[in-house]
Amino acid sequence: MLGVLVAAVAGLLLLLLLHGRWFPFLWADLGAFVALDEVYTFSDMERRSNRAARAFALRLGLQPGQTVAVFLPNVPAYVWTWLALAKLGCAMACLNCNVRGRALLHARSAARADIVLSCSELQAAVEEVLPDLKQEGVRVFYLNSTSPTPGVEALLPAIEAASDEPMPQYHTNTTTASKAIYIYTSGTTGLPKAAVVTEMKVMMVANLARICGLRENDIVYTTLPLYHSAGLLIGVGGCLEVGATCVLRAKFSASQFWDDCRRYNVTVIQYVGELMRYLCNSPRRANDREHGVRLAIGNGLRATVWKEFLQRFGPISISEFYGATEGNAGFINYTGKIGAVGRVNVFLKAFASFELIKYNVEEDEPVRNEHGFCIRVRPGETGLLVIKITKSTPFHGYAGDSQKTEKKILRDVFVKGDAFFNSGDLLMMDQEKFLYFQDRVGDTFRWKGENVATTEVEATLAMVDFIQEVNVYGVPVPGCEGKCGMAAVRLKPGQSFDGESLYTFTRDTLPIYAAPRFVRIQNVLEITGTFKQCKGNLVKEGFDPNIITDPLFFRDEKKKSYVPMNPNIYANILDGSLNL
Ligand SMILES: *[C@@H]1O[C@H](CO)[C@@H](O)[C@H](O)[C@H]1NC(C)=O
Ligand SMILES: *[C@@H]1O[C@H](CO)[C@@H](O)[C@H](O)[C@H]1NC(C)=O
Ligand SMILES: *[C@@H]1O[C@H](CO)[C@@H](O)[C@H](O)[C@H]1NC(C)=O
Ligand SMILES: CC(=O)N[C@H]1CO[C@H](CO)[C@@H](O)[C@@H]1O
Repeated sequence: MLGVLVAAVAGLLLLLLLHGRWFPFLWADLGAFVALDEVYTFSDMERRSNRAARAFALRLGLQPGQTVAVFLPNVPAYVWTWLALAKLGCAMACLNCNVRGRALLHARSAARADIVLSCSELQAAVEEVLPDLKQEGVRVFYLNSTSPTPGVEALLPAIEAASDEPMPQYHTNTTTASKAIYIYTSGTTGLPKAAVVTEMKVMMVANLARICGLRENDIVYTTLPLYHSAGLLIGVGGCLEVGATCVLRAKFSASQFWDDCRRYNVTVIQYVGELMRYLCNSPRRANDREHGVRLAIGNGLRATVWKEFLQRFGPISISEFYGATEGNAGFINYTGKIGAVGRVNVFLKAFASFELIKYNVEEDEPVRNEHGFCIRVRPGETGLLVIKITKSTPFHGYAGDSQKTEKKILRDVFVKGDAFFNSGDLLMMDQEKFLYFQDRVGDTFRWKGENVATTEVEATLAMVDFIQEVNVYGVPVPGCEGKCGMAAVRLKPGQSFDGESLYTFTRDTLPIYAAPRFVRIQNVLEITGTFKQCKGNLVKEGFDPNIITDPLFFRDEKKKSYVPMNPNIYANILDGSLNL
C-alpha cells in the first residue's frame, strides 16, 4: 500500500528507495513539453541541455558548485537551462521574473550567483539593474540569438554551435546533499529569502505529482511560475519524473484556461487557491464541464471554493498538499476530504514527527508551561505546526542568512535541546485526525472584510525607491472590525520620506484595503531582537502619536498623501469623526 506513505514529503524518500533510483529524471522519450505551440520531446530537451551545458562550461567557465541565477519567464529555455546546470553540477537560483530593481539585486546577491541568464523579453528589467550588476562583477547573458543591450552577450549562437552528444545527467561531485536550486520565499521582513533546495529535496518534491496520481500518459497544464517550487519542481519536475507531458503557459489566464485544457487534451491541472477562485468567479459557459481534466494538484484551496469548483467543473480529483519550500516535511490529502490538507497516520508520524502546539496570537509566540516547554493542542483546537528537525527531515535554511535560518528553528520544545522547524502556519486537526490549514502566523489580518497578506504588501512596498526595509502589520482601531494596515519603514540612507509619491504608488499597486493607513519611520528595523517580537511590540504601540516618538504618517485620502500624524487626527479617529 504505497499510497499510504504519501502523506509526508519525508515519506517520499522511502518511495524513491523502493523504486531503486536516486535521481529524479526518467529519460524515456515519452513525454513532451508544449509551450505556446513549440513542442519539445524529452530527447529534444536532452539534446538542447547537452548543448547548453557545453556552451555554459566553455563560454562562462562554469565550475561545479557555482550558482547561476536565471531570470526568465515561463519558457522552454527554463527547462533546458535547469537540466544543463544540473549536468555541470551548478545550482540554479530562480529569480522571480516580476521583481525589479533593488529587490532583484538583493535576490541575486543572496544566492551569491555571479552569472545571470535572462532573455531579451526582460530587457527593460535587466537594463535597469545592469550598472549595479556590473559593479558587483556579475556577468549577464541573454539566451537569444541577438542582444539588444550593450554589455549583455547573446548566448544562443554558442549553444547552437555546441555538440549535443550525450553527457552524464549529473556531475560526478553531485550528491543528494548538494545545493540544487534556490527558491525565493516571500519573507516576513519584506525582501525575499533564498531557500536552499538540495538534490534530495528536488527528488522528493518531483515525486509529489506521482504520489498524487500523475501517470506517464497524463498531460499536465502548468500556468504557475517556474520560479516557485510548485511550477518548477512539482509541475515540470513531476513530468520529468514520470515521463508525462507538460503544457507550459507563460501566465495564468482565467478566460483561456479551459480552452487550453480542451485544445491540448489536458488531464491534470496545477493550482493555487487564488487560481481556483478566479476560475469559479469567471462567467459561466455552457461547456464548463467539457474537458478531460481528471486531477488537480495544488495547495491553498478553501473548502467553499473546493465545493464550488467541483459543482461547476465536474468530478475532478483534488490533491491538496501542504508544504513550504524550505520546510522539512509536508502533507497531502490522500483521502479526498474536502478542505483537509492531509490526515495523520503512523507512517507520517514515523517519518516526520510534527506537532501542533498552543500558540499565543497576541504575543506572537508559542505558549510554554511552567517548565518552559510547549503544549500540544487538543483535537479541534488550532495550533502552530512544528516539525522535528532530524537527519531524515533536515532543515537547510536560507542562503547567506544564518540569522533568518535560526529564526525558523524552535528550540527546547518538549525536551531540553530538541529542535523543530517553525512552519509559521496554524493548523487544526479534527477528531478523525484530518488536518486543516487555518492561517499564517502574524502574516494576515482582516480589514474591511478582506484578508490582507502582510508579505504581499511588504513585497510591494519594498519596490519604493526610498524604502530600505519594511514591516507590515495590522493595528486594532477602536470601533472598527478587524485590523488596520500599518507599515514600519526604514528609509534608505540619505533618502527622505515622500508622502505623495508613496500615496500614488500604493494607490496604483495595492487594493485600497491593503494600502497601509499608517506609516512609521524607524531606523533600527532589523536589529530589534527577533522579528516576531518586533512585530508584537509594533502592534502594541499602534498608531498613537502620544506614545510613538518615531515620525508617524497618516494616509489622507483627501490630500492624496501620507501626512504627518498629530494628536488631532488621532483623537478624530478614536471618536469616529474621522472614518477610516
Ligand atoms: C529570447 O530567448 C527566450 C529564451 O530562450 C525565448 O523564449 C524568446 O522567444 C527569445 N526571444 C526572441 C525574440 O528570440
Ligand atoms: C570533485 O570533488 C573532489 C573531492 O572533493 C575535488 O578534489 C575535485 O576537484 C572536484 N571536482 C571538480 C571538477 O570540482
Ligand atoms: C487531442 O486529442 C484529439 C483526439 O484524440 C486529437 O485529435 C488531437 O490531435 C489532440 N490534440 C493535441 C494537441 O494533442
Ligand atoms: C494524493 C491523494 O490521494 N489525493 C486525493 C485527494 O482527494 C481527492 C478527492 O478529492 C482524491 O481523489 C485524491 O486521490
